[in-house]
This record gives sequence, C-alpha cells and structure tokens, in this order.
Amino acid sequence: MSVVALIGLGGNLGDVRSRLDAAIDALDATSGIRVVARSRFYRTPPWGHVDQPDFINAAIAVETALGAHGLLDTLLATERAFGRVRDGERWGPRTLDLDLLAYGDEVIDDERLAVPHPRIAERAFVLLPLADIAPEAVLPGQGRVTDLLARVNAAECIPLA
Ligand code: PH2
Ligand code: MG
Ligand code: MG
Repeated sequence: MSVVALIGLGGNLGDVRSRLDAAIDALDATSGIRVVARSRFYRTPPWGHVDQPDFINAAIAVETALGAHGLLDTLLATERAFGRVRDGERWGPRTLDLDLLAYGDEVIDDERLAVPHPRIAERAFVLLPLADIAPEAVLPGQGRVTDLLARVNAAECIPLA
C-alpha cells in the first residue's frame, strides 16, 4: 500500500445512496485497495446537461498498491458491476460514476487517463466532498482543494443527513 488516490463518486438513476455505499464496500474489499476516508453525500444539481435528475455525489480516499491504470481498470469494472452502461452520451444520466481525481502527486495525461482530473476546479460537486476528506490536498496544476472550493458556487449542493 503506497499511494493515496482520491476518487469521486456520483450517480442519478435509482437508489444512488445505497449503490454508492455498496460500491465503496466493493472497492474496500478489492485486493490492493483500502478505503481510508469517505465524505458525506451531497445532492447536487446536474452539471453539463441540466435536463436530468439531480445527482448524489461523494468522494473517497484510498490507499492503493495498484498503479494508476490498474486502479482505473478497477473503477471501470466496478461501474459495470453496478449496472453502468456506457451509451456514449457524455455527461448524461448514470447509475454509477467513479472518477479517478488524483493519484498521489502524479500528473498523467494519456489516451486512457488524465490525473488530476482536468475539470475538478470547475465543479462544486467534486470539490465539496473532496473538502470533507482532503481539504489541504494540492492538486498539481490546479491548486489547494479549499482554495478551489472558495472560487465556485456550491450553494445548491446540499449535504445529506
Ligand atoms: N457527472 C457528470 C455530468 N454532470 N453533475 C453532477 N451534479 N454530478 C456529477 O457527478 C455529474 C454531473 C459526468 O460525469
Ligand atoms: Mg464524472
Ligand atoms: Mg466518469
């Protein structure tokens, strides 16, 4: 176990909270991955295509022995295991989305993977849960989580009890 990775979770179809809980448990049960922190759940307005249901978003920190691409493969397999169907619609509704936000301090940009995730700084639905678990984290090329959060409008993202 060597690298700490940050993962964003979301979904807006069906019973998302139960699915996110189950996905977090499944990741923790995966060899080479240990969940070390998890955020609250937030209800967030859809970003991108606004004509779809509200999302539930969260974030976790994991310690992992997997490489960044191996971790990505695990996230994609977990999405599929929880019913995600990729129909090609970018930013459309989904049962489960697991995004690799950061992998240690590494900067990776290849055909499969970009970390830090390039759009974190624009997205309150990512920054708010990240601030629960890693407020001081500095995302290479973007900045410190709390500084980034101060620059977005998070008013419509509601923490759930
Ligand atoms: N994910 C998207 C597109 N839009 N909006 C919210 N609120 N939350 C998301 O997780 C989200 C989104 C594509 O991954
Ligand atoms: Mg996403
Ligand atoms: Mg995704």
